[in-house]
Amino acid sequence: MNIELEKRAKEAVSHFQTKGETGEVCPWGSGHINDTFRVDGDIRYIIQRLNRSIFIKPMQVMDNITGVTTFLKEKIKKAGGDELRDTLTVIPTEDGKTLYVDCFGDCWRMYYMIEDAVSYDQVESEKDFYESAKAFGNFCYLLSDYPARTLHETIPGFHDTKARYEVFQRAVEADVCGRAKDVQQEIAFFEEREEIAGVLGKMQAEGKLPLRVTHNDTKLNNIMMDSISGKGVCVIDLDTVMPGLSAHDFGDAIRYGASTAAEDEVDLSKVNFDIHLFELYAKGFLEGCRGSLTETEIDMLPMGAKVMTYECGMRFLTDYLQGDSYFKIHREGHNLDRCRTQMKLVKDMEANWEQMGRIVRQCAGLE
Ligand code: ADP
Ligand code: GN1
Ligand code: MG
Repeated sequence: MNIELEKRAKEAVSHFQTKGETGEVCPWGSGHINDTFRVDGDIRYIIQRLNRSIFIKPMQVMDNITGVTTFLKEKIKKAGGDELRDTLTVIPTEDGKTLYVDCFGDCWRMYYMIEDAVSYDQVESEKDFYESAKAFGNFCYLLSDYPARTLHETIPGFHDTKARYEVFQRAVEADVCGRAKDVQQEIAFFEEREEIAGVLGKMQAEGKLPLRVTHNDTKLNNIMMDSISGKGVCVIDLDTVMPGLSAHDFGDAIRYGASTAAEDEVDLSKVNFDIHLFELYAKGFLEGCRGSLTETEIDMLPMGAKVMTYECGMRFLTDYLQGDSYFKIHREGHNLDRCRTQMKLVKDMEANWEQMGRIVRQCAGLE
């Protein structure tokens, strides 16, 4: 993170309605999309610069987040929870807006920092993973009566895997960086499995899978876990809350969390799909959803895991081919490393396919 950006973050802080004195502003977290800073002081805050090239309509992103968090706060209050900790709170700017636009045209937003809680980049204990599953399931459950039509599609076709396949193919053809020749095996991997891309979209179009309000980016570091109880406290990173499929939310969490290694591990011998973690997550997620999923949705949860892993691997490869302009990278070939872990996980899931199907049915009490 460059010093210049830290200075700009500090300047942006002064435009929000913070309480008490604010102090140091330092880079925070390991997200791939926005620039996140922790703001120290009497009360701690998180300030973020929204990624402008990804979120073309930042006001729509904030409208969604305000709508969803206001709705959640009502439910949390009724259930006797802590509305300032169990969901995000958008801090207004000095003129009452949700975004501060700086002199470069960049958009900044602020939240309370969720205190006494941590987000994990990798599963450290089975209990944490299970608790995160319950919290993500509960998140979908709580939003099941949210007026989905009022949500903006902040990133059109975000989990339209078929459309993403077409973008990937165009990136291979254009080969703007001349990298395609060195990644022929990776390209072939996604091409050989093209049919994976169409499965969920087709079922949704046929009315077999319902559209719900989903988070769409349920990786483990997008949930804050209580440092003492280990329970999931607050689902964060709400930029992509949109109508979607339950299989997407389940699947993305599996893709990231039910792996024995980090998303960017270079040594693929360390990267394995962990069926035990898969089972724990399935159990927690279904508990969190409290019986709200249909039998077909339950049966498609393993497919969600495979599709999301395939899709994410393909997105990393596309970005590599296009010159690493979407995901933040911290070394040369970073997106390619990420792509390869996802390929390894897809292969492992293929090898465990029947067992995955049995597990979700057993966890749901269907067998
Ligand atoms: P990105 O879209 O770049 O992933 P996130 O909103 O996920 O951005 O934020 C990046 C990281 O910053 C999170 O993984 C988390 O560790 C931390 N973070 C974000 N918001 C908060 C918050 N309100 N309280 C505490 N930590 C936060
Ligand atoms: C991004 O924002 P972050 O780092 O939580 C991405 C997800 C990918 C993920 C891969 C808006 O998530 O879709 O699955 O990286 N978010 C966006 O780690 O594209
Ligand atoms: Mg994030």
